[in-house]
Amino acid sequence: MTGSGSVGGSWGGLRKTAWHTLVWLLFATLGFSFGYLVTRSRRSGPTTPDPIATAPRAATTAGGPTTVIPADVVVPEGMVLIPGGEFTMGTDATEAWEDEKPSHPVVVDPFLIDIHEVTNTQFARFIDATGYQTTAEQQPKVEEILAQLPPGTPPPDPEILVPGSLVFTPPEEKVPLNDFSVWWRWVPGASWQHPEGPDSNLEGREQHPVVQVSWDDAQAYVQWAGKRLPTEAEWERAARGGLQQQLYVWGDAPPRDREKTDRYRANLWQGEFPNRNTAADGWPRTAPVKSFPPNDYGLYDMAGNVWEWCGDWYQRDLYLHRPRGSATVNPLGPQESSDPTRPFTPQRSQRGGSFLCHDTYCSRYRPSARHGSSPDTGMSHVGFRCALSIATTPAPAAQP
Ligand SMILES: [Ca+2]
Ligand SMILES: [Ca+2]
Repeated sequence: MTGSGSVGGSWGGLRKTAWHTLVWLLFATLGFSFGYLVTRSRRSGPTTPDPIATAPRAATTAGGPTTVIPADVVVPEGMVLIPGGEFTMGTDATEAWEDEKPSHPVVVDPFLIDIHEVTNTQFARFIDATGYQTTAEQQPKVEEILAQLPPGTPPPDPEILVPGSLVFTPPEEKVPLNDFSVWWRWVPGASWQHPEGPDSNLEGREQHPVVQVSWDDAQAYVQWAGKRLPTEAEWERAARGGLQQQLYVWGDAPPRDREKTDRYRANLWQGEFPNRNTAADGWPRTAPVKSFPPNDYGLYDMAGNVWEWCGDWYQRDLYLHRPRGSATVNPLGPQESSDPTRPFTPQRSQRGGSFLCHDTYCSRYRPSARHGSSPDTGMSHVGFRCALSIATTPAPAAQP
C-alpha cells in the first residue's frame, strides 16, 4: 500500500477494514489527514502565527552564546522566564534525523513558558468555561473529506465516520517497526476525556497532561488562556535549559541514571517497542506532570511524557535553508508546511517525544528532535504547553 491507487476504487471495501487500516490508508497512502478540518483550519485562522513579531529584540553579542534577562518582568504563576539570546539550534549529532540538521545559530527574545504540560485539570477548566468541543468529539463531514481527496473518489459511508481519535494499542508480539498502523488504532469515542476510548476516563489522571488534543484544540486553549504556543525555536531554547549542544535536556548522560539504576530522567519506554513495555520508569503511559526532574530552567517533561504542539508549520528541510554564518532571529517557522513523505497533508510541528520513545524506534526525546502532524489530529501521546511574550510597557509620555 504505497500508492494512492490502492484506495482509489470504493469505500465499500473499507467498511470491512479495521479502523487502524482505514486510518493508515488515509494517513499514509493518501497523505490525507484523518480528521477533516485542515481546510477549515486554514480558512479560519492565520496560516503562520506571528506571535512575537513585535516582541522586544534582545541585545546580543555576535559569535557566541548570549544570555539576556530583562528586568522587571512579572512572571505568572506556573511559568518561568527563559532568557533571550543566541543558541545553536538543531544538531549535527549522529543520533539525529535529517530534519534536525544542520545546526545553526538562532536568536530568540526573552519569553515565558509553562513549567509543565497543560494538565487534564487545566483543560477541564477551559472546557467548563467555554463549552468548547474538541476535534475528536466532532462528527466528520463528508463534503470536507471529499474536498481533500482525488476527484471522483466515491463518498465514504456515513456510518464509518464517527467522532474518535487515535489510540496507541500495543501488539501482543514483536512486529516490524516500519508500519505504525500496527500499533495505532482509530477508536470511536476516544477523546481527551476518554484517552483510550469510551471505557477509559480521567480518574486519577487529573495531573496528567491532556492528550487527544489537536493543534486546533491547543490553539483554542492558549487563546482562552491569553497565551500562545511556543515557536519551535523558543521550545528548543527552553528545552536545552542553557546547555550548549548537549544530547539531552539534562546533558549527555543516558536517560537511566547509572548511579541510581531505579531512577530515570524522563517518562520514556523501557522494554521492547511496541509490544513489551516494562514501565521501569514507573509509567506505562502518561505520568503526572513534574514526576521527573526538571531541566536547568526548571521545566518538566521537555523530554518525553507527551509530544508538545508548537505554533510553527512543519518543514522537513527547514534548516537547510537557514544561514550557518549568521543568526536567524526570532524565527516563526515557514509560511507553509513541507514534507515529501506526506505531500498532501499540512503539518504543524511537535517537540519533545513521548512515553512511547525507545531508542530502538524513536529517540526523539532529544531537544533538537522534530516531528510534524496534521493540525486536526489528536493522539494519545500528544499534548502541549503554553508560552507568552513579555509585555512591553510604552514609555510614559513626557510631562508638560
Ligand atoms: Ca514510561
Ligand atoms: Ca513533553
